[in-house]
Amino acid sequence: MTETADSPVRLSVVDSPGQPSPTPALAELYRGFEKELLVPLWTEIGDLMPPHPRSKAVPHLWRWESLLALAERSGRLVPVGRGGERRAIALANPALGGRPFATPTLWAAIQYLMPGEDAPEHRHTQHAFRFVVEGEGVWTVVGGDPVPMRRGDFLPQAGWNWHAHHNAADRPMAWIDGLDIPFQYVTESQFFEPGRDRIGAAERTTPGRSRSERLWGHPGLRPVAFPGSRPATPLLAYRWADTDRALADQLALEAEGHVATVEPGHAAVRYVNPTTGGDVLPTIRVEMHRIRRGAETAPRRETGSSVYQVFDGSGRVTVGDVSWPVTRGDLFVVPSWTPFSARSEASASDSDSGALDLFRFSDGPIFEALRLDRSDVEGPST
Ligand code: 1HN
Repeated sequence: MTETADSPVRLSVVDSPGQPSPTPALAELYRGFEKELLVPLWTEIGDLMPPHPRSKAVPHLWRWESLLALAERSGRLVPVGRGGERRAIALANPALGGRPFATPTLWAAIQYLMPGEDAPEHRHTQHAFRFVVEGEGVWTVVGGDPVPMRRGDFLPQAGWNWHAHHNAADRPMAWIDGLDIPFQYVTESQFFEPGRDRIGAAERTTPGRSRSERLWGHPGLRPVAFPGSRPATPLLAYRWADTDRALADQLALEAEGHVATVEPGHAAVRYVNPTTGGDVLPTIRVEMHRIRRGAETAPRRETGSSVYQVFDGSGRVTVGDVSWPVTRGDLFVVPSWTPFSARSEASASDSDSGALDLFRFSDGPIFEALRLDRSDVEGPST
């Protein structure tokens, strides 16, 4: 059929079940729809109302080795300052049109800062976090509070807080950033404001512990002078030593027969807001999973998408129809309603325990708040 010039609406007469008989009169009707910018439901329903989510995103894996090499090259070639604001290089899901979107809701990037460098202060409504798979030496300065970043630390950064980063070490440092940028892009809810060009001398100090940890970082204890729940966590760093001990204790209690974990050989913890016990950020859920040497998780699917980074160990992960061997630092995406399973397969270079540690972030809180969360688990394979 001929198309109506200038209309973004494009309707084709097709001879297929469930569609009206193709006739010249139908073609004429469709041209009328195009001209008036109208789309009939009968040509679109399959895409708009599928029987279950069919993600536009696809499973994909990025190797840490490749990301880090490119970040290092960027460190030599690309200055960090106003305009770009951050030397952050985002994962682009191959099915999302080349946009810097790991999933339809989540941004994930490697960020790199050279010795002595500063990433300028700014704030934005997007909720964010940092996670460190290797290295140390950068202080993220949140609301004037310098917070050291080291391997295994998780550093949440709720929207609209001023923040800058400062590398106080004599070596470059890389880490990953997770943000809800694609979600705020599609909901058109973003605000951004640049801060001071240079943070004050007091904020370029390098204390061992941040003020937020001194106030909020005591398990099971909260300061009486700060009552009430907050939408995002006031604790700016969750340290690896605590996460590691929580996972090791969980697996030990399971082995002693005292408690059940997520499933045999699979322990997990969720980072929470100490004022609510709920998720750390309003739009992003963050967890660390530990799969004991030789253990395997059952394929599970959920509405909403996740990004994983291998924190330690090696293994094999399966996302839908694809499967990859993975090792430290590798990042991969699990799209909505796509089954995911992981197996720990220790290699000679792995740590003594042979466990596979997987850092995970997802858009779970959005789906739960809107009552769109659903999940199922396949039974043990026979
Ligand atoms: C941002 O502020 C950071 O503060 C990282 O480290 C990544 C991506 C887009 C927009 C702002 C950061 C970002 C970002």
